Amino acid sequence: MRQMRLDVVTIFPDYLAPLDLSLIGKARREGILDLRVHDLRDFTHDRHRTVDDTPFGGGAGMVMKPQPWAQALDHVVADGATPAAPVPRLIVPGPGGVPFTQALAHELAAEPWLAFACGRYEGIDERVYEHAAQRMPVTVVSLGDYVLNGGEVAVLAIVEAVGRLLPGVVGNAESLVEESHEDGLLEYPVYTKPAVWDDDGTAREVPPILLSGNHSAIAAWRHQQRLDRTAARRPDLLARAATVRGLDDLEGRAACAADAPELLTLQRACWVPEGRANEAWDIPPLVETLDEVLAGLTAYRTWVWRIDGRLVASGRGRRAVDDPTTWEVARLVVAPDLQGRGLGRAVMEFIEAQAPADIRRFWINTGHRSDRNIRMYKKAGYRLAAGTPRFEGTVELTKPRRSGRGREKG
Ligand code: JD8
Repeated sequence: MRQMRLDVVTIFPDYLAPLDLSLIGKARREGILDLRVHDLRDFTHDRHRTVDDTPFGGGAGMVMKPQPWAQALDHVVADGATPAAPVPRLIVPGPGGVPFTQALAHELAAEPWLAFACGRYEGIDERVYEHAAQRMPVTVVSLGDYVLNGGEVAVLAIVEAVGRLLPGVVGNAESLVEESHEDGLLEYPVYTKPAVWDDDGTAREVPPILLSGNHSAIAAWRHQQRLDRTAARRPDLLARAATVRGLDDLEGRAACAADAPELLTLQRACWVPEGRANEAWDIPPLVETLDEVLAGLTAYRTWVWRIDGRLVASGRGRRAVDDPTTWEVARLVVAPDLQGRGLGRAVMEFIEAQAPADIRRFWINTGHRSDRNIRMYKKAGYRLAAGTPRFEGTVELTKPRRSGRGREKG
């Protein structure tokens, strides 16, 4: 079970008490999350435990002093450093930060160690950001376009959004796949018993389709509900989602040598989170040379997809060397800004469909800690393969080919 360490520095430790509750509290008790809260005033040395002072250049309000912050952050780094994670990724909430999104939540969920600096007053002395950036990666993140009084509320939201993505935190991991913002669409309406609710004389019924037992019809109804709601409430999301809904919205073709430089770049971008999640930085997609990518275009049948000329997705397949009736599906890549829309699944299904008629099963592998990939592959019908995987630190999954599928010509 993968554990994530999180350190929060604040002048209001009690503000983080809600993280003792519910699924995050349970994940802490089960050791999935190792969350520690530090009081910034413990890193002051004057009788009044002073953390703020007047702003240079004048103006209203107070500014947080640099020394307590430097000592607090240095303490956190010294206290938590391990060979696997020598420094944390520091998140500093601020109204001027990069927007916090589901995509960023997934990115942070791949980190072994996060630290949070909760500012107050008019903000933190700018030199603290310089001090921290010399020691660890620093990201200023905004919860949204409104003004709060401090960073604690943002940390509550970010820790919950990131923590619930870790394996074992949300009981039914399946439910994580179909959520709002997971694929650019809002969620569908949900109902439970009674089927007819007498609301003070008003009989309110559950949509009959949901009582039909016809799961594909229910799935279609729910998807339409998601589209309608997104169009009504968040047309901005729909606009983006609408432009890239599937592979049909992209220009796809068999790859050629000219694609190799972009393929090299895209695979490196897509495998950084896998390298971080699996603490493995020597995996082929991260270390391959251009010549090795070119060689891969010969060893595998490879396809690429572009939008506005930009290579944004790719995948490849080949007969397994040790079993010609097995089709290896590999190197599924989707540009990070287009992830979360089901394109990865679509590329996988396309590569499967290119398998010759005599292929009987599909094979795919990924990092043993690449939880999101494993979840998607299992949702697509793959199951963990027995036996020792070919490559250390990976898991292999296979799926039988259902009859009548795939290309006729062998
Ligand atoms: C951190 C101090 C208050 C902000 C003077 C009001 C995030 N989406 C967000 N809105 N506001 C914050 C936020 C506000 C903070 C601090 C985050 C530390 N303040 C300051 C500048 C104007 N006061 C935020 N994430």
